[in-house]
Amino acid sequence: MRYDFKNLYICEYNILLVIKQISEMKEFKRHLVTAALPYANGPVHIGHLAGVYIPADIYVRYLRMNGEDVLFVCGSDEHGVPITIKAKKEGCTPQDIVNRYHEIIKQSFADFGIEFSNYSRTSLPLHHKVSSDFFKTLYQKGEFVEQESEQYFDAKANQFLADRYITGTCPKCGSDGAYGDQCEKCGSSLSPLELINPVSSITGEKPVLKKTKHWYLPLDKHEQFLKEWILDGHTEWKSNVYGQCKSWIDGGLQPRAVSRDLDWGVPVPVDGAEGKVLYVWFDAPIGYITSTQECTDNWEQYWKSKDCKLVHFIGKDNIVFHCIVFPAMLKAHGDYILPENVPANEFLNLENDKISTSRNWAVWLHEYLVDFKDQQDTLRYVLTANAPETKDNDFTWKDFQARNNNELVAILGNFVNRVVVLTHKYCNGVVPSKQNDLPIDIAVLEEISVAQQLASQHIESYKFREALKDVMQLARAGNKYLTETEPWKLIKTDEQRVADILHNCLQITANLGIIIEPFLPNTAQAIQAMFGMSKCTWQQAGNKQILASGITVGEPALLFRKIEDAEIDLQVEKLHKTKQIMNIQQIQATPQKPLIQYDDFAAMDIRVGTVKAAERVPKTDKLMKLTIDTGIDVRTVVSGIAHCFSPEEVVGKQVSILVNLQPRMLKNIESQGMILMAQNADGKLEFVSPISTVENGSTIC
Ligand code: B3M
Ligand code: ZN
Repeated sequence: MRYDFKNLYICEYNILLVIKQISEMKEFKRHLVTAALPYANGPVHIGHLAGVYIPADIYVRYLRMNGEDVLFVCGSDEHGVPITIKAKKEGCTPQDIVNRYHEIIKQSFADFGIEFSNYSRTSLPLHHKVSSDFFKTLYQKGEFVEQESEQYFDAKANQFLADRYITGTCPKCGSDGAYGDQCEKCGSSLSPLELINPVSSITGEKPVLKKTKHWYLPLDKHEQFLKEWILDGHTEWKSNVYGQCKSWIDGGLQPRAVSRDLDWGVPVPVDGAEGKVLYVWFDAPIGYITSTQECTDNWEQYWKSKDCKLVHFIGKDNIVFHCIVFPAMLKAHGDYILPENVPANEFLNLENDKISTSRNWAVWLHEYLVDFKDQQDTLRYVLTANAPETKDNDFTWKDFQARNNNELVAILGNFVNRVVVLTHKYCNGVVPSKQNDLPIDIAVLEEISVAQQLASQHIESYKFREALKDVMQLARAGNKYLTETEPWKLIKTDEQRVADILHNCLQITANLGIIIEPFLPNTAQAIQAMFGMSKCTWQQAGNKQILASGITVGEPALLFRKIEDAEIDLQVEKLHKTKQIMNIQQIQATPQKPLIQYDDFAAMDIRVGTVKAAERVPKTDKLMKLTIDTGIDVRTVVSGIAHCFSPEEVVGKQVSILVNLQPRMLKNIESQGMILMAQNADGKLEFVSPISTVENGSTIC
């Protein structure tokens, strides 16, 4: 009775689902799926995979299995200021930087089974042409507003300064080293004009304001259209995406500059625009069009046909560009379709902290594969099961281990393995024929189509973690069925019943091998291979009779391996260690001071001396009174080092001392010279001392 009731419930639910799907589905002949172009200034990490590339790949694999005509395009985003800064730092060209990372990124995607139809790059001549033509069309249609404004200019370097090239004191929190667009200490967004004491990070000079002309996309002009198209027309978009769009539109849209004074990027293709390039966020989304053109002559059937469904997979920081700016560009151009959906994800954190390339707080894909060889599917699984679909989520190595051991190994792997082993043990390794269905059999077999249909529905509505749960539910049901029916006990008394049970289990296993494919392609391939299946369609699944009796079943092989505590501890340790190393490297040197003459240097008399005595100056945080044997005399120097050293630590040390500095009174003590210290940008101090002991009074020259 229990099972009959469950069946009834499931059947009704299925019918409802199908009706819902049909009513929501629009007819499209083709699909164009894009995944955000990663910046080619670093490798890709788990945050990228979880936020964008795995969901996009699941969606595309599903469409392909459904026999849909689909193009999946991506490529490296190779323009923008951070790339020029990195090049300058490393003393190479921006092209060198992007060449390096383009290859690394492309390889990581291939390694993790992200199967793009094409992976392009924006430094290609084709992309320069495509984005240049796009700009020209808008220009000729009068879609831009030209405007002069005052921007910071470095007279010595003879160039305008991008926001990131200007540093100064933050007007909000007062800390030094804030950038022209943001203060990393307090997180405030800034404009370069707000910085106190701005300095060019190219030359260390004070920049001057100078007039410059730029082209602006008047988003305000498109406000009404965007309102109708998104706020009225796409209420089905994910709430995080819809919400962000609404707040941008409600806040009133402003014109946005689409050009920059920079020498790296796509040159602005109009007269009088020397030294100006397209803003990276203008050319990057056009990269989707370039990537499509690069892979098919039929590209217009995707970009210019109402029969094509365009979907952008992105992270939440890209929402405004994909939902507001790019659609406004496409609309202004006039030839192109608009996205049907933009299923943006939130962010993935790592061990309770924001993933950060510059702080090296990340799990890099190429490094993961060194330690977890051939375990791509494990990471795909964990990142999908824990995907930041509706809110920021946290990746922890402990959770990674738990999901692998308790879900992949204990549920999916265990079920498949038990079924195959028992088939070899009791049925000579072939699918046995079945005679009877008991209620328990009917119920478990019903789970097959439920899983297939629920997963379809969830994938089509971009709920990939739910979809993965649907698939895992089938494996759970299979495990439970095996445990409840206990074929290993029945084998002595009822061989046919064992055959019936294994027949059912094998049908479940083969179905799992298909519906797991969008999520875990390697695992799917391994399961399908056991039954001599390959290139299965999505519709083949959901079938209780997918395997004919008599088919030979391959040898049992373990799909997943247990991950030990020691492996996880190692990863956590590695994470903390590399962060420390990076911290040391990351601290930026302060800019060089203006040049001096040799005589200015020679005028300074610097000697080696030894600290004879030391004591803190009372009622001060930093001052220490030192008695120094300079070789010339024994004298007193007051030095601001007490926050870094104790008196005991410094007594006996050899130090460098500027001896001919005019004496000055500090807290009623006459300081007769100055100790030379090395100081990093964080204020950490170290003595400048000879490597081995020298005589006091030795000159430093
Ligand atoms: N490169 C930003 C990012 O990786 C950017 C995406 C471009 S998509 C056209 O967050
Ligand atoms: Zn600040």
